[in-house]
Amino acid sequence: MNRYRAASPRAQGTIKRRLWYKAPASTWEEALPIGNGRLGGMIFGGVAKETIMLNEDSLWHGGPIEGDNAEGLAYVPEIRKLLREGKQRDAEHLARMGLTSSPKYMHPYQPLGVLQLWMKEHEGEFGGYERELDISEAVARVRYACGQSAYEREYFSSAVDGVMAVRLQADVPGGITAAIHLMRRPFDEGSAGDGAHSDTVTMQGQCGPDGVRYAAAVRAMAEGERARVKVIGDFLSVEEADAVTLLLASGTSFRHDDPEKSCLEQLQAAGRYRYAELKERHVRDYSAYYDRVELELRGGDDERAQSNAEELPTDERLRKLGEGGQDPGLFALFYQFGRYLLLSCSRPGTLAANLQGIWNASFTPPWESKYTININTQMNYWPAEAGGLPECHEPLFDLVDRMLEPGRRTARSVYGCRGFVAHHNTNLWGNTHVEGVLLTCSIWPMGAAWLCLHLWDHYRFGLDDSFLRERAYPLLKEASLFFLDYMDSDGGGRLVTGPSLSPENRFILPNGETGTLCMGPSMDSQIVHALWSACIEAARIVAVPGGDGADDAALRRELEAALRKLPEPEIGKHGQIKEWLEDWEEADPGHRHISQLFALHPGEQIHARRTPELVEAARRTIGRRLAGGGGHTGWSRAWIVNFWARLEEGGEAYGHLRRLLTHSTYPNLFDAHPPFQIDGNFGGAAGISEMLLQSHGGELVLLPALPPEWSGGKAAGLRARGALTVDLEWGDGRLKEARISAKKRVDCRLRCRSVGAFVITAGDLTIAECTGTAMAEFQLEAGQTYRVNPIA
Ligand code: FUC
Repeated sequence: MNRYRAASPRAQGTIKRRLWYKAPASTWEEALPIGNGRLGGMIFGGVAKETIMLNEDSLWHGGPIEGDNAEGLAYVPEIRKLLREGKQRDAEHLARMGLTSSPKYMHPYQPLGVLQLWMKEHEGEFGGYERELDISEAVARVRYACGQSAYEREYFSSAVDGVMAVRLQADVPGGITAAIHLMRRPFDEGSAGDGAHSDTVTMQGQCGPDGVRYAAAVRAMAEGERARVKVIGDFLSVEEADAVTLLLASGTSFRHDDPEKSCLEQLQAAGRYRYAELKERHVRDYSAYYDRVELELRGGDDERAQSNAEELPTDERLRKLGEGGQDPGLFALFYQFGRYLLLSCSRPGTLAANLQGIWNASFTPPWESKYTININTQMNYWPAEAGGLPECHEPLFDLVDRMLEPGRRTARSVYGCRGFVAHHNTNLWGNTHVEGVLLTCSIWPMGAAWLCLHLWDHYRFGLDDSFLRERAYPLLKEASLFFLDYMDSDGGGRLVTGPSLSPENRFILPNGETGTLCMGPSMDSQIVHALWSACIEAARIVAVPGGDGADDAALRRELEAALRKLPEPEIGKHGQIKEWLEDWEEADPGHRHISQLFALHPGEQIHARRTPELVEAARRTIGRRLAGGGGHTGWSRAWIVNFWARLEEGGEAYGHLRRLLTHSTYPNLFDAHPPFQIDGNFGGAAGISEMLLQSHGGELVLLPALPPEWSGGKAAGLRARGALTVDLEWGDGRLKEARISAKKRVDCRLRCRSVGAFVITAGDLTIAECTGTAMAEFQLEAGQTYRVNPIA
């Protein structure tokens, strides 16, 4: 389990972090999420009636779709020709019919049901109410007093035992009498029953024609001399218990032939443990991941102000931040909450985090709560590697694996190409066809290519050669092959994609017409550049000297030649990075997508110091988008934070992060698109770590974008490309000490922005001395820790 555990000694003492509130949640955006990667709950914390909305990651409506429009094969050349001739309307008219799929849309991800608890004798006044989510342990709690008794509830979803546990406890013997019910999906779909057990109720059904069959079951285990459990109708009745543990299991036919049987088996297996053991097993499992990274942010020396802020309920902290207050600790909480969410919705063996992670309340959720792969799904995984959670990245790789066969089919039937391709959405089944009929987003063949870069980045962080050889390289190769076949000449010696688009913007042609489909939008060239570069590098690494790598060597040479023909990022008439091959005006200058800056983040063609003109153009690009009203969705704001971090502008990055929290974050710290969409949580968390440590472009940069508002702090266990783990400590805006540990022997080029000069030591040995503006170059030995200290 701890394959990726930090090699360096961790800072002592985990900081306990929690979200907490003084009242039950009245809306979804106040409820608290728990999850084991697969089975999720949103806890409202009601006193007389508790509601836990349930999700299971594989509960998607309907089955796989084979929607490819095979007529594409005939029409792609014609659409290309029309675009070249400037016949925009004709090209789009034809593309709408000739390329979009049938059926047009993918099915939604849907809720599992609701666990409801009616507490007897809980009417009337209650006091001492507190509701919390302890993200250091992944346990939610509710406390209150009612009548003569004090009550406490605990909730968690255990990855190690597969079930959700809810524990109710009263401080007077026999104080718990409750009716417990699993509310079924709408229209009373499926059936409910007692499953022929005296302490268990179940429900089951099928999620649409051809959809998965699902089941859920809840079992009550009561404690106390007078305690009784029985089934009345489709309720569990718990009477006069001192305490009761409810265990909830779920499953679908995506993983199990007989979901109900699987639920009962899970309950039986978990039921062998006492509650305290279950909780101990859960906390031990969770904290082994969570504890890898610690983060403490301070503003100046005013520790009292910070600890006062920490004592406030989370919604009040957010409100005060919105009123202009300072609360560096809230950003650290937001960062760790991002890691908590990733651990709770994306664990090895579970499905990748969708637009809402796993937490979805609606049967018709926004954008079907799918995998939108023109940025949103990718953003979900931005914090995984640096945040010490590389295993949480694995469900995304499984998704790409599932996309391979459908993607090959789409490549072949729609484009007549080798390799695999996907467009801007995918689903449980990994479908890859052109999805939707809206031209501003649908015909965009870059989804698989971008996702494959995540496997490459996973390799760069961990340097696991067998992962590269067995999982990453084969996919990089297939995605690269597609573009070798698919790309077209621009007539001037360059290779371009098309028909494609710059997600999801439109341009204005010189004749005043607007359009969206084009040849060679900038983002496409940048993604292909990153993909082919990765594939070339991967081929080099996996090549066995003297082995039979002739095909790989030939492919590498072909890719190297093709790479030279890709359009580079170019500067347009406004001094901006051009969004399209031609320097067209944007129809929406404030568009939320800033796709032409892929090259800055997560791409690497634009570099803070190596490409000064492009850096200036990137700044202008962001400025123009913002002047036009950009950054208005949570994820767009989060991307902007990452851009500024890459430009090493701490003040700007902080300003936008602050806005993310004050304008695009709900009381439960969920990101607001609006509505709730989880990408902004992950993009924001990634932005925070990019502000503290960067490792792209062959450099390791310490505190690259530290804002004055976080003048002091500590980070431990951050990961960097090159199988490095980095601890940082700083004060007065300057690095005090960094500790870098290497898992392998690697070359390192190190910069340290906040100090005048620094020295690198290993034990008593001085390795290098360097000025703060220069780059230290040295070799790290496996297993060795290096200290970086400022020279006074
Ligand atoms: C893309 C974005 C939208 C939204 C959707 C799920 O289409 O442009 O803002 O995030 O995905």
